[in-house]
Amino acid sequence: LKVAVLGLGYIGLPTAAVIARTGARVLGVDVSADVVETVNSGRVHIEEVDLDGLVSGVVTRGALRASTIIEQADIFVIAVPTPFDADHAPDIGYVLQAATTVAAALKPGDTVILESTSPVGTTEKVRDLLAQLRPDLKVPGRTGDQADIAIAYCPERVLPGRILVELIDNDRVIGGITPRCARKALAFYRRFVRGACVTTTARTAEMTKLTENAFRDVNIAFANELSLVADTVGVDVWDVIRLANRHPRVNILNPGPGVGGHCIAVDPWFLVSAAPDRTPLIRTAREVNDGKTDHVIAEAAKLIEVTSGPVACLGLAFKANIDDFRESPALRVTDALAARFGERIRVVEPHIASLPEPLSRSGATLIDIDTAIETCPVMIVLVDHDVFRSVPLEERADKRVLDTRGIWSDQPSPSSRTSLRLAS
Ligand code: SAJ
Repeated sequence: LKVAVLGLGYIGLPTAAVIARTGARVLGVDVSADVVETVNSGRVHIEEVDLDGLVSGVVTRGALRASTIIEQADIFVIAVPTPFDADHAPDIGYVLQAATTVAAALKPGDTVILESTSPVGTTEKVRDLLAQLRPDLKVPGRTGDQADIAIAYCPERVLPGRILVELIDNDRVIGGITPRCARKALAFYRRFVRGACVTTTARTAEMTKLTENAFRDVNIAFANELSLVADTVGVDVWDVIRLANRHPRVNILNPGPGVGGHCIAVDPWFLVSAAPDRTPLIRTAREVNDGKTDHVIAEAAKLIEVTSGPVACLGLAFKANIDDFRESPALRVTDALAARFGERIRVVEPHIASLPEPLSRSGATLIDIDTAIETCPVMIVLVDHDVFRSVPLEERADKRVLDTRGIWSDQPSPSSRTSLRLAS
């Protein structure tokens, strides 16, 4: 079996490596020559638990190879980004570009699978594009005839930091353009997925993926809104949530500095954009979560104004123990504080060697956690990396702290534990 995976990013590269481990010959296709070269030398350009060892193993065995150029294959897996534009409307340009690339290599009997998070109807658009580019091939779902190729939508659902485990253990939803397409894709996923593989239509699978991430966004928004209420009434929100969650039917998520990553901060907009007049809840959740970031910026600025000396901003990643900064609220907060307070801002982010733009030009500097403990009287916790979580009380007891993640529950007054209450 030969498989081509288009897009060697956070999803495509681990997927390509896992498929290669099953004995298939895998070609990873990426538009970036740097990424292709890195993978071909057995290295990785992203940080993900155990991915480096897996990639180096399958590349050494010759099971995984990367190229900027497509080749013939039996299965084509598209795992490219689907961003949104300034009006929050989804942009499926990369998906259509990848489908155009696939079209050149397609032959009868092949299967095309879209994994990118996509607005409802995208897989049908891919089908229409392939039909247009390859009039010699019968596409599925257009006529009563048997199609030459199969087209399906199978969203990834893996959690960064646990990708290799979840790629195998999670259940998969497989939506075919026709039931026959779904069955062909199912046979492929059964090669490496240990979780249940459930088939449905492409449109249902597309909406299911968006629904999962909107569910999480709405629930995080609830926690973030509670954190504002708790601050207003002077109660510790993490105490409230811990106690409320003792109820057998209550399970509140954690408040934080906002929601980041390329999924949860983006996908709900695809549902809103599909039915703008019918999605006040999903839209408001997005606004609450983005608003929480603005709120943290304002509260941090107040703290910095009433203190002196260097300020340590702990973390830039969008969540704990990863090196991914996409849509990161921690980065947004730090950028805003650095633009205003410049040289007072010290950034601690163990996953990078230099500060990204525009932070690097703001006067802010990158330091390690030991230096932060030694030199910074003010600390703003933005990411719950394990290395921050494990700083013992005696090393921070005398600091002014704004803890947006609730990781230092023993932080004494007058330092504030919540993201919102300020040290008096
Ligand atoms: N967050 C909170 N409070 C919480 C949980 C998360 O503030 O209680 C924040 C995180 O700090 C982060 C953001 O939300 O900034 C998103 O983090 P996450 O861990 O919830 O999710 P992602 O973006 O890493 O991965 C999600 C997952 N989706 C769901 O859990 C429904 C994953 O399974 C998907 O595969 C992934 O999106 C994706 O690719 O769509």
